[in-house]
Amino acid sequence: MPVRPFWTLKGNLYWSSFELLFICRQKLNPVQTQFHFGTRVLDRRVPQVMGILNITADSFSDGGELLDDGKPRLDLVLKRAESMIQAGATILDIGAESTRPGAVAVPESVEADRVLVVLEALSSRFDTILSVDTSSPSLMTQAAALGAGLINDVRALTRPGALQAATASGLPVCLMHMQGQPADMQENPVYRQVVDDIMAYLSARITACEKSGLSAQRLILDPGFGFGKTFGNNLELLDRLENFSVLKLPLLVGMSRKRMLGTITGKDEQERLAAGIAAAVIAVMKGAWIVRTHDVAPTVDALKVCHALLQRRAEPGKDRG
Ligand code: 9MG
Repeated sequence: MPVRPFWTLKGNLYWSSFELLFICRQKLNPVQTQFHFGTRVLDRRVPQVMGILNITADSFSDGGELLDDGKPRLDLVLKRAESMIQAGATILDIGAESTRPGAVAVPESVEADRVLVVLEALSSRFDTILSVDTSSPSLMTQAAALGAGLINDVRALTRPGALQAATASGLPVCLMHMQGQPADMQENPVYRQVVDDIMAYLSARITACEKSGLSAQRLILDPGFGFGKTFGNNLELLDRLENFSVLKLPLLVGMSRKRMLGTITGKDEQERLAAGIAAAVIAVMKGAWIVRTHDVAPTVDALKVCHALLQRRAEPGKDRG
């Protein structure tokens, strides 16, 4: 038996130096187990599902479904929201700007009208976290006043005034990476090294947030699958998703029904459910916390399987006997 200092004794066993290092790091820098979304809280140890509510005319798999003559169909929106909540979505993401490749920008006033009416209707009926998918500073401010719990910005607060509006809102923010803009982002995306470049971009956005007074504790990161990325870039991102853990912030991913899944399976948008679940499971096993999806019920079940395994790893021995 190797000779070790007395303070490494653990009953009649020994702590390895690796275990000691881990314990010290945990004590100095404990992992937060709760994440605050305004008045609501979610457990960081449990994978979470964000249901997509697209109030858009041309989103790639559900465009126009919730609109009638350019106005939100509140009856349909409420029905869809209720079924997503019943299926286990803990966050609903409301968006009125299509960000599909090639999408044409929607005027900010149209975007705000559509999102705010839906937000108001949902926040008065459901006790769930409502995320606003927007890059518009004025919509961020108005949404916060109406009870939004999260700002989901695919432009990572780079629009003029967005950083200030998000900071003042007091809300948490999901910072997503995108190269280019939806209208042209798939034309010729170029990276030096895709994972490193995206991590560097997100690190710079974290620094910008902190300088503006938006604490990193309010941030969620998203590598932005499909946003200015080739098929190879997307696969590499998924394969190396665990690298993002060095940034020490919660991760959100969205691959539901996206083109990368069509490239792999050869299937249309409506037939990519199994592929989407596989991608979600891989992402969660590699450290993602929130999965953004159109298909809440099957994703919730799949992530319960991930959770069982991750919990077993975190608390070995608990499930024995
Ligand atoms: C709005 N939107 C569309 N796809 C998305 C993704 O992958 N992540 C986030 N955060 N938002 C998205």
